[in-house]
Amino acid sequence: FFSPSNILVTGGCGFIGSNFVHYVVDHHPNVHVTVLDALTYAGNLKNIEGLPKDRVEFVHGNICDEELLNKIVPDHDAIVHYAAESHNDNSIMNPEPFVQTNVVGTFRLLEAARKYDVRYHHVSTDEVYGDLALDDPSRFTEETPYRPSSPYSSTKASSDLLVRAWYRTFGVRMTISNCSNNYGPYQHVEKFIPRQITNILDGIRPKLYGDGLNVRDWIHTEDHSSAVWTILTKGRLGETYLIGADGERNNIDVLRDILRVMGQPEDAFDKVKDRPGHDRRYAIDSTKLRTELGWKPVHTDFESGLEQTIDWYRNNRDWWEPAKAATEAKYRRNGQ
Ligand code: NAD
Ligand code: TDX
Repeated sequence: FFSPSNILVTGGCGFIGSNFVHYVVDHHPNVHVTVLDALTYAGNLKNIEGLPKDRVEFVHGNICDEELLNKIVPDHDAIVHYAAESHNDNSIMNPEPFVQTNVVGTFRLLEAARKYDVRYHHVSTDEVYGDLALDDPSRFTEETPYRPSSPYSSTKASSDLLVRAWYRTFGVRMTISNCSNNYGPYQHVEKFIPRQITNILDGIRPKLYGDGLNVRDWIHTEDHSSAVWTILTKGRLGETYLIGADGERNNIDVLRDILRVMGQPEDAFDKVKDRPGHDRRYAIDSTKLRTELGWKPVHTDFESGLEQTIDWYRNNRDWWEPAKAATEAKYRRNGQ
């Protein structure tokens, strides 16, 4: 059992990283968090605003900055690495920052973890396994071969492989988690669920890619946080754990749920150009995490999690509005 007292959270001003920082502050009163974040378009200081100053320190900087890492990493007993370029559509429009942040950035963190002998947890995605057919009864497990499809998922897969090599060759004390699609508060309006909620709030018709039958395996971001904490503190070194909450749903059903909860007709959306290389289905088997480490999700009712998320966007227009117009302009230029 590993009991960290001073952790470095990269990407702690993004969607999932900031939810993790809130989770640690709320559930682990003896842990101090340093957030390292470059505040790209996806990072927002408001996501960690109001957290106690003696518990959470913010460092503005880039994970590719070796000198900075040499300064801040040695004071910590664990790195939890969330920072990434995270959006598939962006990776299709311009892959370069994905290679830089996701591959080179991970390399830099691993070198720092090695140099200062710091425990390292790597946050990754189910997309490294490629996709499944709609009629395939199987789900991804820790043994599924890597077969990423997009520039985003291929850079995440590359980073996972670096982490495994740094364990085997240099003995860096690591674990990896591959999680399914997250939803919840603080998610950027470029992503599917927040995009459609904020479209409706702005009087814009929601936009569905292709035939809308693509399946994602949804998990509430708080459940992702509890899983990462469990793996960080109880996981076996060198191991990979898949995180999922049995939340498979196709996009059209999710969109109809959003429309219904928001009082719109079920067909009040536009079908737009499909994503090139669009993965058909993701599905996670999280048996290893559940049986070995005893983790289980709390938010098992997707409808109520979605309703809470819709309320959050209704009540936090000031948070999302500044990013909305530019995000939609970018999609429009792309025919989406
Ligand atoms: P996000 O885009 O909302 O946030 C990314 C954060 O990283 C931002 O705060 C950004 O400023 C920061 N960042 C980007 N480049 C940086 C750099 N070079 N140096 C320092 N900080 C930098 O992403 P997210 O959706 O919260 O995803 C977080 C992590 O979880 C990623 O590693 C992603 O691959 C993984 N993940 C996401 C999902 C999902 O559903 N969103 C699912 C599984 C795994
Ligand atoms: O406007 C849209 N319309 C639409 O139909 C958008 C933005 C998306 N979609 C579809 C594409 C996907 O099938 O909805 C699904 C979800 O799309 P995204 O929110 O872009 O997520 P996805 O591509 O599945 O990737 C997400 O989950 C895995 C995260 O962005 C990744 O960071 C994570 O690794």
